[in-house]
Amino acid sequence: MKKAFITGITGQDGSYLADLLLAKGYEVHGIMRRSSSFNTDRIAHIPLNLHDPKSRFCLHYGDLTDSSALNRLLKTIRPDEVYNLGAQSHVRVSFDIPEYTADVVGLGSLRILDAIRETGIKTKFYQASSSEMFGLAKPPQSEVTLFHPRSPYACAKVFAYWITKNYREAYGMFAANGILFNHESPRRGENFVTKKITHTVARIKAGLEKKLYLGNLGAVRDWGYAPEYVEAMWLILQQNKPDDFVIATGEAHTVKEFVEAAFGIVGLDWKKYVEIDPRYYRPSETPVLIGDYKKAKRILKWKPKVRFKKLVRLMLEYDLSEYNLKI
Ligand code: NAP
Ligand code: F7E
Repeated sequence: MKKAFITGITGQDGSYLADLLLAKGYEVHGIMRRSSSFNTDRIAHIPLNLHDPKSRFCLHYGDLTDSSALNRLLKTIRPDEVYNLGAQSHVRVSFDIPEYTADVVGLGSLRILDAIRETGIKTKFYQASSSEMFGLAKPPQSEVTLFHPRSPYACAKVFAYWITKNYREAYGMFAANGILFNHESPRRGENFVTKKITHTVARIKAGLEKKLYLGNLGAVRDWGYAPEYVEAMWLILQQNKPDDFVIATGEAHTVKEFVEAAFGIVGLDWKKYVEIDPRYYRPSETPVLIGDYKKAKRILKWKPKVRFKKLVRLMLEYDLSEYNLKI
């Protein structure tokens, strides 16, 4: 039985990856942060080994800022695959807490890589790299596009990307980057734009909210479906040699188009509800992200299935169901 170790297991991607790996027969270990309120909603449906000895799912306290805990866990668990998904992943927030973001996102990746080197365990390493690293670069962006990061988050991800490549080159480690474009789902955090829109549209429809406050409606994003993207992460680690891959849909839409689609599905005129609040603008924005995923298609045989319209619909359907409403 293969063993996987996941940082960020309580997040959107970590939770879908845990579902996927458990379905494939893996023993799955994840680290969670201590918090004063529960932060395990997205994985609450998976029985814990602690309570059910038949379960292959184990949670441990840990943090990407704590090297000694990472070293100890890797030494005792000795996983076959490590997925580093933990991050302060909100771009706008990274301008408010840049040092912490750099510590978790940048140095956190180095801490895990070095723990692998230090403990000498034979494992494959996946780094959750981001399309945000491209920033101002002209689209479509691929594995050979030069980075021009536009936020503390993106700068930290560039460091993590290169330190992953460096440990591959310097120590012969199987260390790979997945450069994932935006991917969404019903489990998306509520302060990312897609979930904020579908969640608020559902609340407006339920009569619980009057307005939706947004920032830059002109930003262009390539939005995919998270469960398909975690499948790509797994495929990246199943290759014979470590490599870096762009994962995207190649289809682009503005935030405004997402808003129009979501309000349109429930038969409301978005112009009556949306207000612009400059608080949501970023000091420097990433204007257009459109991914070229040809390499992943050719080598991983991966391609996206859920497209924009279906994505908006499935997210909205889920949020409406929270209020006993249907499309
Ligand atoms: P997410 O929902 O924000 O989840 C982030 C995870 O990281 C959570 O489990 C969080 O724990 C954990 N975390 C935060 N700070 C930590 C720390 N100091 N130590 C250990 N864990 C910590 O993010 P996601 O959307 O699943 O994304 C997964 C990864 O892919 C992230 O690295 C993100 O930057 C990257 N990425 C995401 C996208 C996307 O579109 N979703 C695209 C490209 C790359 P809590 O639950 O306790 O907060
Ligand atoms: O913003 C604009 C905002 O926060 C998308 C993270 O997963 O994907 C994500 O980063 C766009 C931006 O995602 C609001 O200015 C307008 O242009 O949903 P977002 P992001 O910044 O693209 C990348 C690939 C990651 O790696 C990150 O971890 O929408 N926008 N109005 C808004 N954004 C937010 N959050 N809230 C608004 O009110």
